[in-house]
Amino acid sequence: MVGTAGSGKSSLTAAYSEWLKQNEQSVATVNLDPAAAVLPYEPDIDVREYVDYERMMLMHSLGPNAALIASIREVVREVEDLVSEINDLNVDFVLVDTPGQLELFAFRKEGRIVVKALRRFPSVLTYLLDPAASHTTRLFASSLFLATSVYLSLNLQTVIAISKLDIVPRRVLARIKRWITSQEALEVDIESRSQGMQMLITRDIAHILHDIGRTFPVVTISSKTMDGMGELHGAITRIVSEGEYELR
Ligand SMILES: Nc1nc2c(ncn2[C@@H]2O[C@H](COP(=O)(O)OP(=O)(O)O)[C@@H](O)[C@H]2O)c(=O)[nH]1
Ligand SMILES: [Mg+2]
Repeated sequence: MVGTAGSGKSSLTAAYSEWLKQNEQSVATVNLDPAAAVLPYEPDIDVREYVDYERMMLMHSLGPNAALIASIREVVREVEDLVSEINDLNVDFVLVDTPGQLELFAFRKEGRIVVKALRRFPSVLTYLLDPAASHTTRLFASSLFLATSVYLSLNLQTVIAISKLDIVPRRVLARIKRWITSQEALEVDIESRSQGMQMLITRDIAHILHDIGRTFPVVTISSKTMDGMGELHGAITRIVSEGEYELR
């Protein structure tokens, strides 16, 4: 689970693992966030047992982000233990919840090392797209671009999950879905809703975005109501069963 802070990664880890259990699948959860204060699930594997974030901050007089980077670096030193712990769980699905601050994981060497180690198992990245940050053409373009950047950095087959479906106004959701399915609709909206350089840039990247939209399956989910869990599961298992995760 990857996405910007507050996009719903931890909530989805909790909800999806519940859904899997209800559907008689064996599942385990991994918390990779050293700074998580409370989690909406009981992780089977927890990096907080490998590293003490608060202590890191106090001992080395670090700010919260520097302490997080240092903590993830510590975790990387133990990555082989982490992988063997996962292996020993012997379950069908392992849900990995990543740190709140996306960039500290997705755009740093440490994150890539963890991902590389996890890739020994068939792996799929679920990118959580916060609808609150995607409801205008420009924000939508910017969000998809961020998802693509994460894909380029971590090199994992990606499913885009638009989160918090239960609190997204219907018309906003309909608009986002229209942009995903029709390049023309997206371009028309871009041209009518923005102007100048913003319009030109958004329109240019809309061409690329449309191809990206076709590359990544898009599902809409709610961790509150469990809506879309079946679709998310379908998209993930399709990638695994088609062996697409092996694409490098
Ligand atoms: N209504 C609603 N709220 C959600 C949903 N998923 C997450 N949230 C809320 O969004 C906030 C951030 O969620 P969290 O899972 O901690 O995000 P994370 O930082 O990506 O792990 C919390 O207040 C959650 O209760 C959802 O599907 N529906
Ligand atoms: Mg979280």
